[in-house]
Amino acid sequence: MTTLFVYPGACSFAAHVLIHELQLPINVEQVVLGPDSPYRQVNPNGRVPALLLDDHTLLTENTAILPYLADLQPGTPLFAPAGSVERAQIQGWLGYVATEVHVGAFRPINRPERYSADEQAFPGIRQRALQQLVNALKPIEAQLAQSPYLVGNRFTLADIYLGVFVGWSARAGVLQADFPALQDFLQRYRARASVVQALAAEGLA
Ligand SMILES: N[C@@H](CCC(=O)N[C@@H](CS)C(=O)NCC(=O)O)C(=O)O
Repeated sequence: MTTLFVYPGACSFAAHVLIHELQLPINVEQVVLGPDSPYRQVNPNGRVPALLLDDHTLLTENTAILPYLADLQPGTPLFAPAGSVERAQIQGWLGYVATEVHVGAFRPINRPERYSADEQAFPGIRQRALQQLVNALKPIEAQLAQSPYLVGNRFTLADIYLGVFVGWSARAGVLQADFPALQDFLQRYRARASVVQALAAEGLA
């Protein structure tokens, strides 16, 4: 059976939510992260999410796994047909969130040791990265001020993925007065049945 590997509350949460949205028959397995984790035998770079297919092919990267899972249910309103502008827009937001928000901002906030060997530099790295986060969220706020969802006036893969990082942003304390549309988005995201189910399954309810 196909297995999705996740860590509670990590960026793998998006794929977990999608499995509940589409009610896909996929096993979800929680792993321990770290250099000595046995999970490295499944995914040598030790990161989640990873999707192990029936034929033992391993898919990695949210930007590949989310579209792959959505395409298991052709015609789902969570994605859009191949060749359509909406599909490209959804993929555009997946790329933006993966690069500008996750790796561009949260990676240095959460892992400053990957940017300097000098521990004294960590507060400064985090400080600059929080500003990067605010900058990266501004175009998203502008989009959500016009429409409840990122693309096509409906909830899509782009929103599923964004929701993870809006939750992280709230915890990082950057969603105050400047981001009312993102706050509203987060409330609606957390109210979705799929999100409630995935949170409970990850022990985060
Ligand atoms: N570009 C990857 C990033 C995956 C990633 O960094 N996952 C984090 C959790 S949010 C992880 O597994 N971290 C463990 C580590 O870096 O050792 C993706 O979008 O799938």
